[in-house]
Amino acid sequence: MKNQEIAKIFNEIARFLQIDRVAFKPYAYEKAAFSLESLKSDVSEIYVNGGRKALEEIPGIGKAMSDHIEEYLKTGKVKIYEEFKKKLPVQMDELVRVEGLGPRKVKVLYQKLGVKNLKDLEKAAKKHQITHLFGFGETTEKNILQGVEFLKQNKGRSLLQDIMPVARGVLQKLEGLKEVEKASLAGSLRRRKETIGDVDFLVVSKDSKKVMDFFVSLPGVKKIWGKGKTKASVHMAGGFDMDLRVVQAKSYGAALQYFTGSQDHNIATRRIAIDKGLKLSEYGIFKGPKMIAGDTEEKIYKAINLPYIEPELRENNGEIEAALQGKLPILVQLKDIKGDLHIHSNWEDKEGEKDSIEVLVKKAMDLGYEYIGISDHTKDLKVEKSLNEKQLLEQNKYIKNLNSKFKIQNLKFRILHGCEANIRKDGSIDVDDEVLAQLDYVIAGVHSIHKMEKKEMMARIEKAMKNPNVDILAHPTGRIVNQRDEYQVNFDRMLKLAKETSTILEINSSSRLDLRDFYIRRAKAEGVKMIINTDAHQKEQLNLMEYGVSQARRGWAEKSDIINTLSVEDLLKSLK
Ligand code: DGT
Ligand code: CA
Ligand code: CA
Repeated sequence: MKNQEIAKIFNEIARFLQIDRVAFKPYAYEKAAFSLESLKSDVSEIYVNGGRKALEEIPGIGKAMSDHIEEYLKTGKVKIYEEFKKKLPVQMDELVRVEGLGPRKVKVLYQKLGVKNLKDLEKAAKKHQITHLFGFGETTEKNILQGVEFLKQNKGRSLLQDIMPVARGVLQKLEGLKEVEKASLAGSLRRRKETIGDVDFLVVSKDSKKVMDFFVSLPGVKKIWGKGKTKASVHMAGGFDMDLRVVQAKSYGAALQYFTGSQDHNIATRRIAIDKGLKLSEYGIFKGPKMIAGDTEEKIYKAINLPYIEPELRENNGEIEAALQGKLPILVQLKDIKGDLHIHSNWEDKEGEKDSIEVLVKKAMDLGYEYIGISDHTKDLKVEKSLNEKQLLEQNKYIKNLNSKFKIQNLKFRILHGCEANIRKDGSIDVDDEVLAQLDYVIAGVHSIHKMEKKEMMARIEKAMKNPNVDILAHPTGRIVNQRDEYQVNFDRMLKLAKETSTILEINSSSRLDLRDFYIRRAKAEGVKMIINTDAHQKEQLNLMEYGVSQARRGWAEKSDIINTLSVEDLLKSLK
């Protein structure tokens, strides 16, 4: 789709604008990019059908952005982007993925050392040319090398939340074809792994040729790797591949089970089939030449005496054993979630990009929530207009006022007031306890000095968890998918402390996806409670909740493990 191509350009323009510290504008481009990425329909179709006016009606797209979109659709180019690129001909998107490298540093690296891409960057760092640059230093150089190494290891895998909207758009189109009886996502996307190698679709159709032709001519297809009667594979403008399989209705369940994977799970289920004298393949389950099941996944599992196993569990990590013993977890679902406690408002706004509490509340109500929590950043964090004690108390008053308005109107909705405070290097919190005690809850997190020895880091976190006002530990290990490794943690120790101090561990739905699935599973096993938050910085990001939920599901979490499935009264009781 053109959507992705234009979104990519908008994100790039935003980065170029950040170099000159232009206020507001970068955000407008990022917002437009985000909106295009999550748009279900093709922007070129919108334009063809509704012209300029229709473009301007897309949420997040104003006049200026419509100009750019129109320009791109007509000429295949956006002029200001071309100008930026001429001045700074670097692989910006690639370079800024290196932890600690922003657009401004990228510019310096290009001007002083001619660094254009990751390869150049690695070379320069290895030759210690970066240490001497103004504003860099030895630590930065070391961090850059580590960052490059990390990226190289994770190469080629896209973030689930970046790919899912695109994949859903394609799925919808496939479902819209009259030749298609059924269609589904498969592979790691259906298992909702945090990163995706390629996108897999499965379709039932009697006219596979039509479906294939349609698939390989989708907007956004850059290259066709292969196109046969039942299989096609393409490379997309977004930089990832998509596979399509067409099967017969009678084999749909078997094929879905096979192509959902994981491969290890498949091998295990096949082995069980063999032990029972059966053969399980992508076409069905067979006893001798006779097919005994195939059209649904439920029937496939049933034929080998297993209950249905949710896709998120299919990693051969004990789910087969649990299924055999009737001990599969009943996984938490998106609809169980009653509220979101990690949300940033325009009170901390520096760039004019954030939403008011009222707007966030409206969005939360639209999502069917019963409560939300406002948790702006506090004093130490300088990238935001963080709140000090006085401002927190003001905000507290403001929120109480809003709540009494809801009461008057008899709306069953509650705004909780919290904050996202910083755990300082010594483990103290950057806000006075007296003020923290007046809030409904306190989230605390590490936002600076990530590189510490494990012992030191754990002492730091321990002190914070032992603070009677700290209820929730935000993004407990500091990792960011495809971007940053976790800091040095002893997770067993963290779990023990969480139990001792009744601190809730956060599952962060943003691109952090921190906790990771295997940590969630360990927390659950230890009876440590968790909360799924979005860490939204704009109202649209409240929609990210589904990714935190699927992360929790991959960690075998049930409703009772997650405290924001509780009513507001019970939730407050479960905090310190
Ligand atoms: P990805 O794309 O790396 O994120 O991971 P998947 O799981 O989507 O892997 P992919 O796209 O290569 O294949 C989709 C599924 O098809 C995979 O999860 C299991 C099944 N599959 C593919 N190749 C094999 C195979 O050689 N043996 C078995 N048993 N299953 C396979
Ligand atoms: Ca795949
Ligand atoms: Ca594949």
